[in-house]
Amino acid sequence: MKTIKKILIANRGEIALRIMRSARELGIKTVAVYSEADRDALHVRYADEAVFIGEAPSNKSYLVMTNIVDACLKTGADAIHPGYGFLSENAGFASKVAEAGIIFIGPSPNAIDIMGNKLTAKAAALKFNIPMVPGTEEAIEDVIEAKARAIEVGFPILIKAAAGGGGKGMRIVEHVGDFEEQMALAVSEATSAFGDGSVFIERYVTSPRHIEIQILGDTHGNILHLFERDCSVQRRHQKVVEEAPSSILTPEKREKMGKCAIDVARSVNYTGAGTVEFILDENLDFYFLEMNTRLQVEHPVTELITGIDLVKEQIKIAQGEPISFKQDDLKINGHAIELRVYAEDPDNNFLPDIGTLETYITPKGPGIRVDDGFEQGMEIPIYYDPMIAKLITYGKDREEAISRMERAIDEYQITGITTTLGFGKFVMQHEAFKSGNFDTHFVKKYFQTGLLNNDNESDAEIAAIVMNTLLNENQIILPNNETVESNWLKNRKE
Ligand code: MV4
Repeated sequence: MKTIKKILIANRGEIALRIMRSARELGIKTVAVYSEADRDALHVRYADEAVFIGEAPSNKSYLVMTNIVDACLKTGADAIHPGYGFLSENAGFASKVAEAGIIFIGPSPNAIDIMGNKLTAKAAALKFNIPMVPGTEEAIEDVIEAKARAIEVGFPILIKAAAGGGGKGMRIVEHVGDFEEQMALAVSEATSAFGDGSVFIERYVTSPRHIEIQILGDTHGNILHLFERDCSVQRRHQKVVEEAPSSILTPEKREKMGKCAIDVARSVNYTGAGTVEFILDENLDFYFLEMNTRLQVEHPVTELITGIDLVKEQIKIAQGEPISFKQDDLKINGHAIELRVYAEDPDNNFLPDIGTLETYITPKGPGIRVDDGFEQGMEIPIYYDPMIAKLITYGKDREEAISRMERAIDEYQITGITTTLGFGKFVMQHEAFKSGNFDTHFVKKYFQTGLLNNDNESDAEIAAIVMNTLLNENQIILPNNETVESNWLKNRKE
């Protein structure tokens, strides 16, 4: 047991701030690292200390292991929290950190390594009889052999890259006649993307729900699950809306999946926070896909329904404390929904938008949490993820969480940059989403350019820009503030 006094956060943006907030509540000092593009970023201002680590491109800064370890040694931080993305699932980094005598806030390098490859992950999970989609348990090299197996499994099948992530190196094969060609494409895609051409096959589940289970494991052998998140609403493997609990799980299925997720974690003696990913088919049968060995973007929905601060738990586990609660102490309370707000244009094929946040006013009031890393006047750097914020709402039930999300989207004022807020409103108002009857094809199935009602938005945008200029520059004292404001609100709602 070693008490952590100072944590270096090897990340940026909203997640760096999120981690620092929990560290501060625990009385732990924080060290930020920053690139050239992030000199004025909020995570730098929030931290007790900040260290410059390189140029704007992440391979010159946030991905340079030695710079980060050096920053840690220089500032005397005892531990590194990697956040998500960047070096968070890099087993080599976790090892380097440990070799430097620094605590890595996360699982062991071995657990990261095994779960970082879908085939070794499946092999580990197989010891516990975890349901998996029928297919091959090993990498397939011989095309003839692979094709024979595909025929046994039955079409459509899915060819997946063992080293893959985010849908890269995945090919659906509808007919046996296309198999050779698709396999060659999958191997070459995997080789160029991951430097590892190993692929395997699975039966393709055509309309899956994506459900993941949050896990916590400590260094004393305790592993608990914190229920599920439903992440089925996604667009090209980028999650858009996540919620907890899932509207389709029964208490029995939830318990079964929770037990399986704990077993998957146990198969690698998992420590820290992790997520076990499953898909559910049309019969609601579930299959293990992979495990993510990091804190996830969508962790807040789990925090809101369980009352557990996952970052605090990660820190306590990293300093050797046993988890302070038992599985039976955990209960689902209410419902939480997260909308990822991206700097992207839904009317232009979700093309990333760049620019300055001319107006940036976040929604407030009951049941709202906004995890962001920007303030009005800031620019969204082009070098990193285009996510501006995570808008999370909580309610006593799913209906209340949805109506709060709709209100929060209406209150959120962003000008200067096109965002996916209007698209989020579209999802919330859609019958399929409201009824809970949707799968991973929701966006492809229901959304097309032109469906968003932008007229009002542009009115609101103009009104907000005018208001903002007047108020900011203090040139004019509005004679009747109330009238102006109510007209402006009216414009937005009509
Ligand atoms: C699948 C699948 C259907 N059948 N595996 C996509 C990313 C990776 N985590 C696994 N993925 C899928 N694996 C079988 N056998 C469908 C997907 C999939 C998907 C899964 C979860 C969330 C969104 C998705 C979007 C498209 C495809």
